[in-house]
Formats: sequence, C-alpha cells, structure tokens
Amino acid sequence: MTSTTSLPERVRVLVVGAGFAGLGAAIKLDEAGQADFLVLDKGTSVGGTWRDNTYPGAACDVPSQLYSFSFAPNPNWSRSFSPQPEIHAYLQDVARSSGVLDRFRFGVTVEDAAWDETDQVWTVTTSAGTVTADVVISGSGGLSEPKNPEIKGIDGFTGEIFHTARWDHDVDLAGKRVAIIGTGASAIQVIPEIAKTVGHLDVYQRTAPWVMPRHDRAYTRVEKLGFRFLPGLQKLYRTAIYWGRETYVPGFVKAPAILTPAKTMALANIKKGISDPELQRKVTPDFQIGCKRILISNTYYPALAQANVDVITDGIAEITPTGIVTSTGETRDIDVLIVATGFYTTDQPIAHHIKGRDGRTLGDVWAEHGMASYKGTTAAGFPNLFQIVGANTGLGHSSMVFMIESQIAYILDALAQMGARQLATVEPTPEAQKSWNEDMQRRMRSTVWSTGGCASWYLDEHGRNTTLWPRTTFAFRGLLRSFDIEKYVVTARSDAPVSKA
Ligand code: N01
Repeated sequence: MTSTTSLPERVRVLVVGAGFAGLGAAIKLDEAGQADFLVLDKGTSVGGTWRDNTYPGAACDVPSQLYSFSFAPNPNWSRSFSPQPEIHAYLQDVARSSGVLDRFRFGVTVEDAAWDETDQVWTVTTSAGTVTADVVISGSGGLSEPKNPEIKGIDGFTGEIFHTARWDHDVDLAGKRVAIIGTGASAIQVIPEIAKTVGHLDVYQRTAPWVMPRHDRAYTRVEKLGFRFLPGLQKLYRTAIYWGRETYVPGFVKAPAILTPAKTMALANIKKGISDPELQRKVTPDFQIGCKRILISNTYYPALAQANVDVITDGIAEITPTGIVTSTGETRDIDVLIVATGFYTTDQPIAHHIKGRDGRTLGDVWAEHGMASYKGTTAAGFPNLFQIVGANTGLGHSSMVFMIESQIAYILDALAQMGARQLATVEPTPEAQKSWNEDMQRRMRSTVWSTGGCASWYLDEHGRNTTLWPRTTFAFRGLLRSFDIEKYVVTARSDAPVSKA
C-alpha cells in the first residue's frame, strides 16, 4: 500500500478516511472521471472501523451478504456473518483491484479544516502539511473515536488498560485477572473469546442488553461455488435479506409490540445459556427491546455462566492503581482493564476541527442545537463540505454500506452539477436544513428509541435522536437519488454571489 506522506498543495476533492465511505467515494470519483482527488487516512491501510477493531471475536452483526459494495460483490464470504479479518481483507481487495490506491496517503492525520471565504477553498491542516481543496468529503465514520469512561482514579491504574477499539495484542491475557467495563455490541463479542483463556473475568454491567440468538453458519461448498459462478445467486440472497429487514424494522420502530416474539426469543436465550436464577435475573434487561441496539450471540450467556466469570451490577465508585471499587465498597484486584465503553457519537471530536464560513466549528454549531445536517450529508454554513454517515444516517437493523452508497451517489451528482453549472460553491439553505431536521425529530418522537425507557448512544444530552435514520433505507436512497440544487445556496465560479438556484 502507498505510504508516502508527500502531499500536493492543492486538489479539487479531498476525501478524509479510507473506510467503506472513503474507499467507495474514491472509486466513484475515479469512475466519474474526477481525476484530481486525494484520500487521507491516519491508519496504515484501508478499512476504517474494520481495520481498527481487531478485538478477539470481532465480527459483523449484519449478514455478510449486505456487507459489500453493490458494485463489488464478495464471493469469498466464508460465513453468513463475517468475521472482522474477512471484512478488512475484502476492503483491501476492492481497493487493490479498483486501481485507486495511488490516490491514498496513509499515516496522515487530518488536524483541522477551515473554509477560506476569500479563495473559496478548504484549508486542511494535516500531520504531513497543508492541502487546499475545493471540496472536502468527510468519511471519518460515526463510530470511530473511542470513548473512555470518566471514572475516578482511572488514570492512576497501573496495570494494562485499553479500549476494545484499540486492542493491545501485546498483552497476553492468559491466566490474568481481567475486568471489562461495558456490555454493548463490542463487549458481548469479546467476552466469550477472552473468557476461554483468562484466569478470572469481572464483567461490569451498567445496563443489561437484549441479546438474541445469532443465526450464523458456515456457507456450504455448494453455496460458495454458487456465489463464485452464479452472481445472480448472491444478488438473490442479498435482496431477500434487504427486503426481510426493511419490511419488519420500520414497523417495530413505531410499534414495538411487533418485537414481542423477539423478546420471547431473547428471554429464552438467557435461559438456554444460564441456569443460575440469580444470574438470569441480573442479565435480564429492564427496558423495551429495540430501544438500544439488539445484540446477537449464542456464546455470550454461556460465557457469563462460566466459573471464572463474575457479572457485577453494582456501580463503579473508583478505580485504584490495582483494582476496582464498587458502590458497595467491594474491591477486586485486577491485572488488566478492558474498556468496552463505546464511541463519541453525538459529540464527535472531528466536528470541533471543521471551521465553517463564519469561523465557527461544526462542534460549536452542534453544541447549540444538537448534531444536524441536510440529508445527513451537507451543512448550512459549511460550503462544499460533504459528510458521509452524518447526522441521522445510522442504522441498527441493516447495512450502512447501502446508506454510504446512497450518499456517495448524491455527492457525485452534486459535483457533476457544480461542473455543469460552473459553480464554485454549494451549501444547503438554512431553511432546507431546518425543515429536514424538524422532520427527523418529529419522526423520532414516537419511536422505541425515544419511548423505550433506555439511555443509549443514539440520543444526545437533550434526549434527541440525531444518529439514526427513522425510515426505510429505500426511502433514504430515493431522497438522495439526485442532488436537489434548488435547496442550496450556490455561488458561481466567478465568485459573484448568485441567489438561490
Ligand atoms: O459501545 P456501546 P459498543 N461505566 O456504546 C457501558 C457498533 N458495533 O462499542 O448501556 C460503566 O454500545 C455502556 O453501559 P450503558 C454498533 O452500532 C457493531 O459496544 O450505557 N459502563 C454499554 O454497556 C454498536 O451499537 C458491531 O448503561 C459504561 C457499553 O459500555 C456500536 O458499535 C460490533 C460506562 C458501551 O456500549 C457501539 O458498540 C461492535 C461507564 N462510565 C460494535 N460508559 C458489529 O458487529 C459506557 N458504559 C457490526
């Protein structure tokens, strides 16, 4: 992979991030003949979250068939739910075969981006120098900045400590006393793997998650041959899974009673994996299923039932140099502390480094009214900035790749229209953005995410859901099918301001 850090002074389009979003954007820019673009990533290869999350047990909890670009099907999936190394390998293969890797610069951290109103360009400061760009496409990810818990004494812990998203493979857990904080999607994948080798594992659970059975299986030889030689077969699988999810999920979001059978299955999953009634009680959730992401695992509950694993539901009062003290005063010494405490979602650190037309950062703007955008992709006051996986584009039920491809198509159309109309800038009108966000929040009010009696990373500090998409993915695709320039303020290349198109 290219790893040089020499950057051009100026490019037409700068793409930040080399995950599904950045790679997909690069391929489509290339296909569209947009020759002058550059992709920057702080890591050493493509892959984004699928490069960074290397914890034991890391795997996709969305079916493999949905986890590829529509233009690059992957006949090599080994299972119905792909393990992380396979997804990372897939993205590397796609990057290599698409021939765009010479536009990527790895090991380059984007530090700041500021809109220059005089020259109508973005000035982007990076660890390898400054680049100016007419257009910035941010593909830095909605779940990419790990969030460490703010717990008294944590900085003074003298043992090994790391976040699941930054797994320290140099630490050998065999025989060690290990604690893990968190029981979300990452933790429930890690726990069964490490419970096999650690001496003792303390699982600090603040909220018990709903965990359904995982219908995972290895693909048969016949299926694999079919995927390779009958491309239609993979398309059929993919379409069936999409439609299955799309018809069911929007219903449960509004009418959680639809999930009663799922709740029954999740409760049976507890009973199947755990025989101790006290432990069963501890891990039984106390909120409406669907309010938080529904997790899937066949191995999580059996791992919790192992003799070398304890589930601790008392709050954490303090972390000492050698262990954890709970709110009841119990102290447990440990050698290694793993934090599985999630990511910055509604207050993304990168937003504080993107400065718009009036000198305020996206973070400043969001601090006032919460994360907001137009169509999850553009933002008033931030000309020529396109964010893939922006506000209200996340999914709990289906593939983000579908959403990402929808956004890429919208951005490519924006660039095409800018070219055809000789425009220097495009920026959504404040009215268009306001109306879009009001519609999002109106739709959110009656969803299980708002009414289900849980706190989750979907909601911001004001209780607004600014992360998830409340409709079908097909509706999203329809709305982003073409760049609706009438909702944008544009300026002509001559720099003469032009009123609304
Ligand atoms: O993070 P989370 P995650 N003290 O935020 C607890 C995606 N993903 O990394 O529930 C004690 O969900 C917190 O407790 P509570 C997926 O979209 C996908 O697991 O807030 N505990 C919770 O238990 C997912 O939703 C895959 O009460 C604290 C946990 O830490 C998203 O990433 C795999 C605490 C955080 O759970 C995030 O998942 C993995 C504190 N101070 C992840 N702070 C796929 O398979 C937090 N917690 C595709």
